[in-house]
Amino acid sequence: MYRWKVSLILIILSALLIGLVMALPMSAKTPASFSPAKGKIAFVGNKGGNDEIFSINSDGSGRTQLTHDAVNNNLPKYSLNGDKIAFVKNTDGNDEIYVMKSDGSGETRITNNPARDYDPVFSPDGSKIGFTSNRDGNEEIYIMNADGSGQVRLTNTPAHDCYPTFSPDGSRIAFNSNQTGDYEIFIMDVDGRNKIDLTNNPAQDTCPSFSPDGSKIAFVSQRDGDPEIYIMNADGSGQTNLTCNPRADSWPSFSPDGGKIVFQSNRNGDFAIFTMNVDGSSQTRLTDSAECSQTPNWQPLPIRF
Ligand SMILES: [Ca+2]
Ligand SMILES: [Ca+2]
Ligand SMILES: [Ca+2]
Ligand SMILES: [Ca+2]
Repeated sequence: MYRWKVSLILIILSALLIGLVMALPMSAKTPASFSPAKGKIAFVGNKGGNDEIFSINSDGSGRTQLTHDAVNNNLPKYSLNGDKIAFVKNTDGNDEIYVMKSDGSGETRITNNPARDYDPVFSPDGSKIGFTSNRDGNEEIYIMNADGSGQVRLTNTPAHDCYPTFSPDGSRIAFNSNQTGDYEIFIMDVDGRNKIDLTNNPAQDTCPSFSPDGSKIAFVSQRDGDPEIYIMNADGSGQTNLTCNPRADSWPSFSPDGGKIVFQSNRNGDFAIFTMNVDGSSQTRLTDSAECSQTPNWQPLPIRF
């Protein structure tokens, strides 16, 4: 009886040991330190008298200059898998849309039009770029293939329609428009139909940014007298002030896991890059407030679990 018990215990221990050994290679494949809140933050800083695009890690370390030329480079926006950055370069005396790899290499010109072409944003699948152009005499939202072909106008109003951003499922575009007299966040289908005013407030409401799951939109509103970062549900309900600071807080962009928002603020001097939790807590400055750092965009990362 005793020997039978010892044998059973040995068999169980062996099975456990084999299971542990088999599990080890699986564990080794899982990046234990990977956090979906990470991903770099691209922004614009002034270097040598003109605007250049930089990136930093999400804790503010690792500052890297990505563009290097004598003209202004602005408005960086990462592709959804984080490998490319669309941006604006002031070439030939007007703004054009460019794309580069996220390390700054492989710069490619996408638009070639004497009007202003700006506010580029990749569609979630990377096949399209939405942008703003004033080529018909005032600002409208356009969409094109990512190589610049097939440019189509989506809005057609006498007002300023600008700052497009895609919903994460690619079906809709949120944007700024002052067609009601002051700026509101509108949303429309990707073909320009079914336009809805989400904010409907007499103050200026601008800069929409979807959360990665599409359930929330961060935006900027001046309804308390100065620019603040707000968050709302994607249907416009539950509009909530997150920053509550007397200086200018603007340009929100969500972290890859949706837990944080990066933004710009001049609360400590010149514009600097800040992050906060999505409930407005832990507002933290990442860049030097004596330098002008603006228009941050958080690099999305594929979730690798
Ligand atoms: Ca142009
Ligand atoms: Ca217009
Ligand atoms: Ca408004
Ligand atoms: Ca403020």
